[in-house]
Amino acid sequence: MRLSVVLATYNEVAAIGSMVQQLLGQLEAEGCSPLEVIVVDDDSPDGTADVVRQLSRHDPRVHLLLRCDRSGLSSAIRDGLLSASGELAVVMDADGQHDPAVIRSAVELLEHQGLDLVIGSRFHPDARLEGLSPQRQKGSQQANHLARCSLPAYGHLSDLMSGFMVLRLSTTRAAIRQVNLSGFKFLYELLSVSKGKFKVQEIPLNFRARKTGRSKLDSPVVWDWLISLLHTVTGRILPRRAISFGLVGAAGIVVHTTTFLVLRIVGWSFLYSQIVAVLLAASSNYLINNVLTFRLRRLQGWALLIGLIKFLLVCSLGLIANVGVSTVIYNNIRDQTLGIVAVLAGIIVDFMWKYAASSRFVWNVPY
Ligand SMILES: Nc1nc2c(ncn2[C@@H]2O[C@H](COP(=O)(O)OP(=O)(O)OP(=O)(O)O)[C@@H](O)[C@H]2O)c(=O)[nH]1
Ligand SMILES: [Mg+2]
Repeated sequence: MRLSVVLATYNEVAAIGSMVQQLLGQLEAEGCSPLEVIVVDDDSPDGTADVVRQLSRHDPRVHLLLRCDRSGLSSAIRDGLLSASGELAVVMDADGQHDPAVIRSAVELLEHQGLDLVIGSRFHPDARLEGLSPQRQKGSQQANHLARCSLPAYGHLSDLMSGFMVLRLSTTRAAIRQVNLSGFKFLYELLSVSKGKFKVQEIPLNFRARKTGRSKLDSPVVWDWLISLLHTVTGRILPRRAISFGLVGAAGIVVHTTTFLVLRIVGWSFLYSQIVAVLLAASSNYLINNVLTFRLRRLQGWALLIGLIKFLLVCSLGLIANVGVSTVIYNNIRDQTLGIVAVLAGIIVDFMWKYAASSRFVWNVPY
């Protein structure tokens, strides 16, 4: 079967050249030379794309897919897979951590067993993990445990977070199209949208240490995965960004009440304590949303300040809507002990307004 290889890159200038050459050499020696190697680069400032362009001049199997904004790893894998012309596709990291020696056995397993997907697992009993610190092993295993609980149909898998996989494109393409995620966990999201329908098995992965460049795994990536998890367990109904926005809003309640209590303790009046607490909570919500929820549209410099003013404006209108809606409902319910229903309705309207309006007017993204 014809094989495509998809490598996503961001600032991998030192690794990508030898990675592609080693990969092609290994596969040729094993008699399964790929049809193409598609490198999806998010306009890395270090010149990764130039190295790939250079390679493609000498080897027509090497293709560069350059994206102008940093849209993230998962969408890079998705775009690479949707551009692939092979029947099978291998996805692996471009920093040399995934050993190309396992590709052949993964492809054979997929073909012989008629599978849709083979995962290179870091937690298979025969896997070698020199590239994963004990701390990251522990974190990844805990994440895998939660992932298995959220996707019981794939409860037999040991690594739903792996970056190495071989896919049969004819049966997985429709699900790949639905992966709408910037973060790292493409595989988890793919399994989640597949609704338990894929035939999947694992092979042990040799996960080597990163030799050059820097890791791109940071706290926003971990946050992104937590949102994926909540998105899955809540039936994928709410937009992922709305879940993130809601969690940040909930954290804002803690900031609000703590500030209010501290100011009251040091002797401030109720009104001033409340005004400062509201402003501080709204500003911290804005800044956290800027780095987590709207990371890809992150505002900086003057735009950050202008965004804050717009956000505070949006919040104040939300507050007016909140009080208005809850008052109208309260005045129209017969049983006034159900006042809490009116309060909740006000909060929901307030949240929906804040989410929709700030997406559109502050960060300029559709909601
Ligand atoms: N196109 C694209 N590729 C990315 C992006 N972030 C990471 N990558 C690539 O995705 C792969 C995995 O990223 P790594 O930073 O190696 O993540 P990791 O392997 O979990 O972390 P380390 O073990 O520290 O290397 C690498 O090939 C990166 O170059 C991104 O925003 N866009
Ligand atoms: Mg890596």
